Amino acid sequence: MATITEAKIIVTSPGRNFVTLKITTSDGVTGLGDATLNGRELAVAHYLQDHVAPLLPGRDPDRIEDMWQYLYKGAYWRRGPVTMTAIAAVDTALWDIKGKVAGMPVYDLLGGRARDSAMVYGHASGATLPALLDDVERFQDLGYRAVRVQAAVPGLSGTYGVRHGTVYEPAGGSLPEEQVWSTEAYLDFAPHYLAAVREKFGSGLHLLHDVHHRLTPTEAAHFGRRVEDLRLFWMEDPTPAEAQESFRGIRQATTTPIAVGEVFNSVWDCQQLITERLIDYIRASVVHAGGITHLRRIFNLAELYQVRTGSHGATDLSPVSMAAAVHLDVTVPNFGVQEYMEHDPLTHEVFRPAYELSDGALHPSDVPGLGVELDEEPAARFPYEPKYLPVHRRTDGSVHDW
Ligand code: KDG
Ligand code: MG
Repeated sequence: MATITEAKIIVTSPGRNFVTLKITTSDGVTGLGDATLNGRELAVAHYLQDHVAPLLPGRDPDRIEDMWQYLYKGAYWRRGPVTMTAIAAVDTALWDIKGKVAGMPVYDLLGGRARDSAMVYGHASGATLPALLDDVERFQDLGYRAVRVQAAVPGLSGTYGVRHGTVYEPAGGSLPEEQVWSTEAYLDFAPHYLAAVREKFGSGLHLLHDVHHRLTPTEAAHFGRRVEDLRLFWMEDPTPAEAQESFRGIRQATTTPIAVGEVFNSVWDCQQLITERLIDYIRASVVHAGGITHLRRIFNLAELYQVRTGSHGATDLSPVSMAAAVHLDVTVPNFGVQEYMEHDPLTHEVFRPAYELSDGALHPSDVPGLGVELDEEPAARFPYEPKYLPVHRRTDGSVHDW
């Protein structure tokens, strides 16, 4: 029996910070798992280094489910983004190893493809409406069939979710930037630019919009109603989801589809949302929701309630995460869409994924395992730099919800 011989944590910042776990077995097979938690990267790196890596040598890499249970239940302290991201890294690396040993792509280990590829959505944004319309057109010309649409809100000094430059990167300075948010200004403006995009591009393009948890349930219900006729693919994160039952009012008020879950880390964050059908899309991801093993459980539960998948896939999810996501996406019957953002070109000096983007969809590679490599020599040239997501304050100075 092969055993795990080494678990190495690689922290690198090619364009942005990434934490990656590399597990090696006594047969010399290696597997990769993403462990990046935006703005809290070193917490996961230390959790892995101090509390997980020492437990792994000598263990059987084949026993993926047992490893998951051992790390989740065995720690006593369950759930939470740091723990679940660390478990995800181990889990993902073991699926990668299992695929390489079996000579199969991970999607085949998961039961085989239920579709050929995973439709993705791109991120169009603009400081002005004309700039936004141009950006949507650019994505359409690139072959995207689904586009998330965000515009800067007039009167605010900055609007989260609007790209600066060519690569979307929400994490910024070495201390969190503080931005002012006005719900009133947003509610006045957003329906107009969404309508303008629908009018220009017609009904053939899927339009998505991210509210970034900024509304109360009542405001979200109002917003969903106002944009109902635009037939959005989804409105994302309309309100914070700690109180799952708060989605009931939004659901009853509007038929605009609801997506939520990029900050979730376990099935317990969305059990009620799914079983009461309070949402249409679950956005939990491989890296933050306990790896392929746990995310598959969430997706399987969602399937029973006609909730589809729409996993988070911003630039803070490394190409290792994206590879794992695409393998899972093509196997689940209730797949909806996959978020996808191009990484900074520097990222590809370190990570070499074999998935391909064409016709607005990601196609998993058919090489054994996940089909992604990490080159440690360039990784060492990009040391960690503290970078934080911004903090939002209301016009009265108090801290706002995300
Ligand atoms: O790390 C946080 C970002 O990934 C997130 O804010 C981006 O909202 C986001 C999205 O939908 O991709
Ligand atoms: Mg989002």
